[in-house]
Amino acid sequence: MKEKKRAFITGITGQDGSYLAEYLIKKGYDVWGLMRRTSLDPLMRIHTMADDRSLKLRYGNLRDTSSLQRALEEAKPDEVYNLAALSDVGISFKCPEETMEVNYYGVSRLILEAVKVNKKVRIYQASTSEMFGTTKPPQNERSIFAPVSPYAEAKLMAYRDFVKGYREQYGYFIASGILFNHESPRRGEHFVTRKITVSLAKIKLGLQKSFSLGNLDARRDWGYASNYVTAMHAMLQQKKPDDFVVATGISHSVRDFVEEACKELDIPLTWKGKSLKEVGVTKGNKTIVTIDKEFYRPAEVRALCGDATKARTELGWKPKVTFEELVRMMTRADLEHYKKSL
Ligand code: F7E
Repeated sequence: MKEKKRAFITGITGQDGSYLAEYLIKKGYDVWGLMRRTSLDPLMRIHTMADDRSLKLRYGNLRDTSSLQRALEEAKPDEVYNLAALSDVGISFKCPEETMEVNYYGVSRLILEAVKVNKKVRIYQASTSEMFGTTKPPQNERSIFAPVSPYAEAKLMAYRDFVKGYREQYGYFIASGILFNHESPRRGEHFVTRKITVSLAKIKLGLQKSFSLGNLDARRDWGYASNYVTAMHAMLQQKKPDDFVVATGISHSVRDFVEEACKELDIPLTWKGKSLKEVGVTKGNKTIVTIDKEFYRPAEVRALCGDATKARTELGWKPKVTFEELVRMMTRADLEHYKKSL
């Protein structure tokens, strides 16, 4: 009988980790997931899989070499997916050292321990569209990197030093996905899309009166996370390691996202005022959206829109969910969730 393939996923408890684990288990993999100890329920997104015998969870941390060593020696993976990171761009301005420690040095620790266990291991590194920073859209694999946050700087350094660097110096199989924003009902609530869908669902149900946002005019290329993890897997099945942009090719503003979610929830919305005084108003002149300086970033990436032609032609990957479908899926999930608390 053919042996089952073994995958090792860091960041298994996050949005992408949970979707990827489900996808790989369906494909017949044994999956080892590395998770950090936190005070919150770490199994929130993976509780339906927690009893699956193909999934093995181990405590560990990209800042702790011995924990990586132990977990990797046990897993002996054919494929490693590095999805663990300090992923909140706003927070990275406040914690630049921690960001560098995890998003830069952590990548090297993981790669070096993984190749000790299996020299032929195939490694996926989660790179990010934030690395393009101020470069004008559309952005693809040949675009110039111009990061503006500690998060993006650390990811770009990891890409240059450990993805391209180790690939060229030592011939390791390390692929990287330059993923544009990808969302789902499992998205963390501090990211703007989920913050909007949770807040509006609560407003619709009378559980909340209003909420505050930062820059309404930032534009992002938002896709569906469950669809994006399939590209990660496809990258590790290629003959040679390479880098791929994964995106929908369509961008929308934060304002568009609010309007689409309001449409979905049947909340009439009009905008009044300008810049920090702008507000979103509904029936009865009730203010439901305000602007708060706190949610502006010290430096902003104004517009991202990816060109995923290479992923389409070489991986056979394509975006499967439209912006409108994504907003609908997320608002409906939050509405159903909060209805239960009534
Ligand atoms: O912000 C603006 C904010 O925090 C999107 C991460 O997964 O995708 C994500 O990074 C935009 C920004 O995601 C609020 O200024 C306005 O322009 O949802 P976000 P992000 O920074 O694009 C990339 C690809 C990653 O790799 C990252 O790890 O929305 N914005 N008002 C706001 N953002 C937040 N969070 N909260 C607000 O109230």
